[in-house]
Amino acid sequence: MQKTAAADNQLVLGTFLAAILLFVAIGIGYKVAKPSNAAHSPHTHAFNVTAGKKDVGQLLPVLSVQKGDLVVINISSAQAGMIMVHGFDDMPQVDALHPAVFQMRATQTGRFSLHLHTSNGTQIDIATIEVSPDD
Ligand SMILES: [Cu+2]
Repeated sequence: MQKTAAADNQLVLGTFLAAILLFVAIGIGYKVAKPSNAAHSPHTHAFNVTAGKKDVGQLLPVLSVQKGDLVVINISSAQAGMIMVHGFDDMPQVDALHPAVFQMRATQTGRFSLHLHTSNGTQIDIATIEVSPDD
């Protein structure tokens, strides 16, 4: 009888300790997963651009975001082709009747060329995506 009660107590204590360990582990996991820099919380930037011939002296648009942000770009184009930012897998098709939506998570800082590879083999620069550090 006494032995069973002691065994029950051990089981309760063991379960209690396991629960505490689980909470500690979740707490540590949360701290690790949370971005250390609280200065900038990532958000979504939406842009609208048009692919096409630029006037002389007309600069490409610069789409400025911060590292960690989600970049959503709506692109219209008179010419058909594939939208591309090298290093990113999202390569939507575009044509005069169907605007494209390009999405990328800005995981690296730097300047990235958003361009169109037309179906007749030429490349048209659309915009520069500028990703600055998140602090
Ligand atoms: Cu390309």
